[in-house]
Amino acid sequence: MPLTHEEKVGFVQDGLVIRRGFVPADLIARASSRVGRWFREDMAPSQIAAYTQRTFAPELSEHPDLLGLFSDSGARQLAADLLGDVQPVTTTQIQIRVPEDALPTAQPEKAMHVDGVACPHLDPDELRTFSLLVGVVLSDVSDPDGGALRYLPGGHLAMAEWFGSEWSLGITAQVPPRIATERGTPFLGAPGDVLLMHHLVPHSVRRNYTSTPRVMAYFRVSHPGHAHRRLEALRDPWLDYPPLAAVTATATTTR
Ligand SMILES: O=C(O)CCC(=O)C(=O)O
Ligand SMILES: [Fe+2]
Repeated sequence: MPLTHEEKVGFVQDGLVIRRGFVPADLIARASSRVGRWFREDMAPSQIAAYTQRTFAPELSEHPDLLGLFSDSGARQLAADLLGDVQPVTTTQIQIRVPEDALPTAQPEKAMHVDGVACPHLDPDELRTFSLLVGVVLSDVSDPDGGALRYLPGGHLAMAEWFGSEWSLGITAQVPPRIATERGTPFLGAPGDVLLMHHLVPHSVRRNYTSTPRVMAYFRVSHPGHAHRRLEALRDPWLDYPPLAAVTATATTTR
């Protein structure tokens, strides 16, 4: 089912849409069993920090059973409802928060950030930004202490303001101080739940104190024009979202 007007208004105001139980069970089962096997048989504990930085199960990043979570589930259509046109998505990022007890050394936490902006020096080509993050839950995430993704609803507007007024290329702070200290809302859910999150929504992730690995698959989706206007898109949160023009014109006052 396409995104409703209420969901679009929610996206404009909070930067998020959550669809519960959206991905069909057979797609979840296929992806989960691939990731589960990798976790049990192939994960190198010495590489946990590197996996956390980039992706777990890098061998599976382009596997059809992972890409299918986005392209065969209807999630791609939801992204297109927001962006109009979308660039093909060719990789999956798998992020696991490994139970703390199972680790020889702690898995690095991620402080509040937006993706793709860390450490850009003086060249906009170093930005690795995109338009929309699509996250698919692959494990039960019912405990906020289980390494849930934490996001700041509405933070996309504050970040655009900050990028426009205080930030410039070369600044290494990932978010302004008032956002860095926020704890964020934990994204709790069950396998098959989908999160659509505006690229500028700040988020963080902490350790997993439960005994269950927390597994998410993420897809980074771009409007086809994004790569040519990365800096502008940091400052104008709706540049990549032409279908939302009518909603952004009224949403801030009508909810
Ligand atoms: O582990 C997560 O759910 C989020 C990770 C993250 O924010 C990132 O890799 O940029
Ligand atoms: Fe991130």
